[in-house]
Amino acid sequence: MSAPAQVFSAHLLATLIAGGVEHIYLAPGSRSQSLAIAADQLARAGRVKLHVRVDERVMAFTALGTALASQKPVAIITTSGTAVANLHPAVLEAHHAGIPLLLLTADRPEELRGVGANQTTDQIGLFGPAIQHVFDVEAPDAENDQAARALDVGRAALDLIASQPGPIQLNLAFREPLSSQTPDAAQVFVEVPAFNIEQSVAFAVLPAEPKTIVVAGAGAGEAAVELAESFGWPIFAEPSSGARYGANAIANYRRLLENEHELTKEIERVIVFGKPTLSRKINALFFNDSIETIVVRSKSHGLFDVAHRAAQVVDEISVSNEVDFEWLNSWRNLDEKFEVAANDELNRANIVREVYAATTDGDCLVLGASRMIRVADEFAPVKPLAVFSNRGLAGIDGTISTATGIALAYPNDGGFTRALIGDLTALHDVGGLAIDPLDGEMNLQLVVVNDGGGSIFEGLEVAKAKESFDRVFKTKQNVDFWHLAEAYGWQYIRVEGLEQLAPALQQSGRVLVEVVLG
Ligand SMILES: Cc1ncc(C[n+]2csc(CCOP(=O)(O)OP(=O)(O)O)c2C)c(N)n1
Ligand SMILES: [Mg+2]
Repeated sequence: MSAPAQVFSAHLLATLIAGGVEHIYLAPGSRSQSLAIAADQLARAGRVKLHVRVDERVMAFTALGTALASQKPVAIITTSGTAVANLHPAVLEAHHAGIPLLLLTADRPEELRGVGANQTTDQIGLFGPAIQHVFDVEAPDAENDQAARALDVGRAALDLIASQPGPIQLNLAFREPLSSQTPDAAQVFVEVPAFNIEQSVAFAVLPAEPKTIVVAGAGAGEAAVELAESFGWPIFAEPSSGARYGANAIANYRRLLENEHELTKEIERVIVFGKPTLSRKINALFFNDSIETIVVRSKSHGLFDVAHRAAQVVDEISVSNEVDFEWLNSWRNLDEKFEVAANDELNRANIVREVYAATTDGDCLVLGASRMIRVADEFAPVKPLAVFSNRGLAGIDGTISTATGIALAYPNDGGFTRALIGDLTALHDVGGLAIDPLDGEMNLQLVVVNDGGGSIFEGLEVAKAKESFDRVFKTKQNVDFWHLAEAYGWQYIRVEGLEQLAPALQQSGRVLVEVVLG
């Protein structure tokens, strides 16, 4: 006889797959067993890709990477209790970056909550405002039609996530028996109507005269480039904006602003796409009373208006009269003048240059938080590449896992996924080095810039706290990356001179490249 739990789980997962879910992540547990069995059946039938992880925090960040790269909802299965709480960091990032995650969290049924039952806590409010909706789903029973219930819950979750991408929790209570051998989820087929969202669009017609720049932060995308190119505006694009390409991109904008060049004082209007977070000088533009800020609503990163002074928040922009290309030309000339020539030293700027040179169409790049993404902002060339970074909350956590999830989703047969990260960022996610052997071969490189701790703090106010600095900010760790790589079955390459970096970046398979900065 089929357990109601199994009927429900088989139909729920079949519904999510029918609605476009291509990847399911799971960590083992007892309360979630019907979901795990159904997921495995579907994976063995080739209807979904299943990835298994032991650590739920690692799993959630890996799923986040997959959802980020594929722009499709990814399902995550956990058992009850602390297992659920381990999803929290990735859920926060997903919330702030608009990444669609469907959390299927198994729970005890109502009668076992609040009475001291094992592995039971309040899972409904666990994620607070970081979750856009929690479905509190009662335990399947023999009285109701579990196939119909599962279809309803699955469709409702898919509709919600399509209308507003972000994390959604399906808290699923299960009563014993927790699973059965039938039904086989691989034999369950359901139909989900295609979802269609009708959104109203706020359209702005702006005067052409004000001297305008476009700022592209995380999540900006090609719309920022299209706007800049249509109206002849320079674009200042962060590395993970998806907009650092094309003839209007000013690669050296960061240096120009830091040098307070005359031209930077002529800016009268800023149009911002996505969520810029990397430069204090860019931030200062939004607080400058002589500059008008127009915000283009982000579909992923929430409202961006740090200075509370956006003149308009719009979806589409047009201009009312002829534009003046002189302005763009002045910026282009200056951009060339501010280019810094490369040399053969092993330093951060050259590491960025080599990594960008090695990365081509079909590859992708993941930039860790902290210093290297800012160095990339300053030195990365203008090049159309798939560049990802967790800028929703800019944590140094989960970066190896995120990169792995991207490698698992990105349609780059034989291409490379390269993550450029700091030493503390790497150590924060050592658990992410443990990869499910059934995930298969991948060209995944972790380029770890080992500069003996958190060197970003050397450029901040705290550097003046000399006595405390090493112990409470820099926090150098003495972990041996070679042994770490060995333990987890990764290749290891040590780079001590710039000439060793380019060949290391061509090594296929899973490779940890430790770049040692003296
Ligand atoms: C989860 C999390 N904890 C703490 C921080 C604060 N933080 C920002 S940068 C940084 C140091 C990172 O060091 P490393 O990865 O070695 O990069 P580096 O700046 O040295 O290149 C820390 C601890 C954070 N962003 N996220
Ligand atoms: Mg470091």
